[in-house]
Amino acid sequence: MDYHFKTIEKKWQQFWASNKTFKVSNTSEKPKYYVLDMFPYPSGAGLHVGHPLGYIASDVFSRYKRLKGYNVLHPMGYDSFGLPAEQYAIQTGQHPAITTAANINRYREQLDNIGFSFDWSREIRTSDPSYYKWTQWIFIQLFNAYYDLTSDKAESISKLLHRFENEGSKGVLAVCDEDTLSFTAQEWQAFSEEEKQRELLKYRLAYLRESAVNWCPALGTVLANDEVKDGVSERGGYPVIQKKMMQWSMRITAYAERLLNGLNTIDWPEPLVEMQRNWIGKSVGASVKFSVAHEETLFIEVFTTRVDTIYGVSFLVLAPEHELVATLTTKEQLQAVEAYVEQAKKKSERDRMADTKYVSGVFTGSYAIHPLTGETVPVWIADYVLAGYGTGAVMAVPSGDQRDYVFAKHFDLPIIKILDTQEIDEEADSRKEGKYINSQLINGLSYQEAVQLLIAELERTAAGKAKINFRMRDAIFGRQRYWGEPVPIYFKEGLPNVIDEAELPLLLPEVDKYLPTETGEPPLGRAKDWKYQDTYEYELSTMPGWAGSSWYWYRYMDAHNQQAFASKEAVDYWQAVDLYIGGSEHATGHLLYSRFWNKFLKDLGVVNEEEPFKKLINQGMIQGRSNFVYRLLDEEGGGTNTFVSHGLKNQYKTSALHVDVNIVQNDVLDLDRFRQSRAEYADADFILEDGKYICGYEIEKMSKSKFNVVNPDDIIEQYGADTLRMYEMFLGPLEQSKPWNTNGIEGVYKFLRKFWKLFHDNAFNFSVSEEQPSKAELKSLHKIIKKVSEDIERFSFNTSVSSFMICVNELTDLKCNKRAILQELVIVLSPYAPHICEELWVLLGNEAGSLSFAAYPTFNPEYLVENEFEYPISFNGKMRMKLNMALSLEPKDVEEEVLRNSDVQRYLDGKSPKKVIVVKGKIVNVVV
Ligand code: ANZ
Repeated sequence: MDYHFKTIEKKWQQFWASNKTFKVSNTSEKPKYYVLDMFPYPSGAGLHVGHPLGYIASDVFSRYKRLKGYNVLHPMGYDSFGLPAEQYAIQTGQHPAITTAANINRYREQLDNIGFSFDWSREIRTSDPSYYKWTQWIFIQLFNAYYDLTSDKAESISKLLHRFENEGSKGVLAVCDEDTLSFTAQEWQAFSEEEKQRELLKYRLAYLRESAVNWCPALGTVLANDEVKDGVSERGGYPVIQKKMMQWSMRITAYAERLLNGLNTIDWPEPLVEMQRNWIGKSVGASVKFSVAHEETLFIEVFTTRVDTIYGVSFLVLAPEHELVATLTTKEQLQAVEAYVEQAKKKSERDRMADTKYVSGVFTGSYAIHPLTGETVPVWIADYVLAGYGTGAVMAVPSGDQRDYVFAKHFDLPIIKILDTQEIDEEADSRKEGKYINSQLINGLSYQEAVQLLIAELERTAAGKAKINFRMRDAIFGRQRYWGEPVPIYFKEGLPNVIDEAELPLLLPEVDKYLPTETGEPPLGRAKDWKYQDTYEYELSTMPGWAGSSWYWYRYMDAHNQQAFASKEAVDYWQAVDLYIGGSEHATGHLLYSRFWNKFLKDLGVVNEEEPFKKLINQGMIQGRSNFVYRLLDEEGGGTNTFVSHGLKNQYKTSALHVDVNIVQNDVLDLDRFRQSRAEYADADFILEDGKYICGYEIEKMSKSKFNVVNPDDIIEQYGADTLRMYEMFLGPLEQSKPWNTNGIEGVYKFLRKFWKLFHDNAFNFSVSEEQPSKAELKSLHKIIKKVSEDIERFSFNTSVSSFMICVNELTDLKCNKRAILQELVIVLSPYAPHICEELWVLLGNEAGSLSFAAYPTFNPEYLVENEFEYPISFNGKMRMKLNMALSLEPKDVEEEVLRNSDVQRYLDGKSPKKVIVVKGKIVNVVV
């Protein structure tokens, strides 16, 4: 039989599905291995060839691990809550659940066509009530917890309550809001229930707090920072303003230090680790209080990482949102300040940080007192100071900080010259000479000494203290949207309460429209008779996109459990994800939130590992390779219906147009299909070169608008899934971004046919021999056994593909059809091209379906030992010929053999050589 990939692939896909070949058990004698893909959001557009790149790599790896004797968990599911389905619902009235289900079906079909070894019995969908029940359950646990700094972990809020009741707030070390109260046990007991609850809210890990958010009135929702670009929403381009709102938040900052430390224990790409480090942004410094002149009780607290420059402070700067702005603004300055503050509201935090050239600011009219020198310094307002960072106020040191310098120059503020202690540190000599003049107090000290002494001095006068600051903010958790998990909260007398766990899931209610209500409430405000115990208002915001994906890898461990998010046995068995493959766009979102929830679940005692993803690989993006046609322009520059081939386009006046890459092959345009593609092209003319229309090309993002989207289904239709799989791996290193270029796909297809041919005679009858393999055949086989396992273990999938090609060429040249060789080769190739290998495996007489659990062949180094070497023979340094000699020969014997050789004698032409230099196993040089 010829290689009929269509029949073969369908057959095996059905076999795997109906036999549940890849269903994996939570108990096994074998060691476990967990391979996870970042699960997709099922969008309406379906998969293009870029999407499965990571899935193919992880599938090759999973299949390889099975062959290596592991019990492999390799699941797949859908991140199925999200904005696109909701926006589609807004436009069409279609329920997002319906769109989502349709999209999932389409994804599943496409995934099935590629022959993945997923355990589909564990499929999850985050929008499924049986799934989000547990997302809500985790939320409840977060609400019922606080972060205790003494035990350095999350603890039950009832423990805190107990402490307050018995000892008051004294000695409680917790991560909490800034405005917590100090009270004794008696005072606590005297608090009303409402006061108690309000106080506890300041400690909970899931809490409600007023915070400034990016509010998009047109979309009626809060947007994350990365959803806002240049002051408008990324989707739709609607204006976004800063607005204070009561919002559900997650106290992720409690885990800042652990999130940072954990980065040292995981095997992730360094750029990603660095991004997380920067995002967490630990700064070691001090907070310093400057009291306000003539207002003894008021002070401005600043955060600085350079307390050593404190003698260079010549003014203070507040963020426009700083709470003291109103108090400190004098009558004369009122108008200017109000105008400035209004202006600043329009800029997003990101823009404010990015804007380094444009200087703006306004004087409050007030002064503050330097805590060490007692001098007065003016207090200004400027938007380069961010409200959400540190204390929202800075001590400005123009001689130490560039932005302060630019600001001082612009507004003509004093600049006090100080010597940078860090410079001094580096220049030990100048320090010895006492050039370091900063103040009497720290004169001559090193940077470290100066910092220590200054902090001691500030502490002594209660004007400051050492402080560690994190750039990371608590994560806003509420979204004013419909298509997300309802937050399991109801309100009683204005206070939030969690619903009873036994009543989970709290189902997403039906609404008439997916828009905010007329009074500006989120869409859930439209739900009729939706009240807890028919009485209390539910929380109307839903959870953000990242909620469901922050724990999903645990659900796969025990996807159908009704009693728990996963059983203890399942969690104990699978522990953590051993290999996680996905895109780098999740560097600080999903991958940070997941680590946070994982640490919290560990604190709860329900999971074992501090880090969820041991090893992580970011697959690169597959870019589109766009094709262009060149339309001939007339005198006026208008488009004609004539198209000029790429090589001739410079001889004419033309304009380039994208053309659908699916009607172009190897850059040659299919003229008929082009004419059929649009009515206006029906009678297009072409100016050809060599009888062909050659298209131009460019590498761009793969996108519908660029007509360069390639659907894996089309490739599979034409070449089969095994070719697609191997070709995607062949394109280049997994981590690298690379263009989709089908020009080489024929080569891969031909390779698979050649491989198939090894098992067949010229009439395409299956024919393998039982003969003993030759040395050369064994060498070829063992080379590939070694190479492929080394490649896969270091995730270098592309290099294996070319080695397979070499191996099959060698075996073809050797006319090898021996079972002893081919059967092993089938196993080695099967992770890449599983369908063809399953078929051949059975033709070889093995049991159907057993290939996936066969043993990866053992590499025998003996077959690779070379016992002969082809010595290059040089005369006076010039290589003239090569001679095969036993490697065991000693230099003296090599020399003899060389000199005996007739070709060498001819070269010597009767002369006797002055010297023969032999480097064993390398080279021979004859000096004449
Ligand atoms: C005085 C000083 C002198 C500073 C000097 C720097 C250099 P990182 O490392 O990012 O934590 N700062 C503090 N809060 C700020 C805010 N809300 N918005 C903008 N800038 C703020 O940087 C901390 C430094 O950034 C602090 O140290 C402060 O300026 C500024 F030669 O204080 B520094």
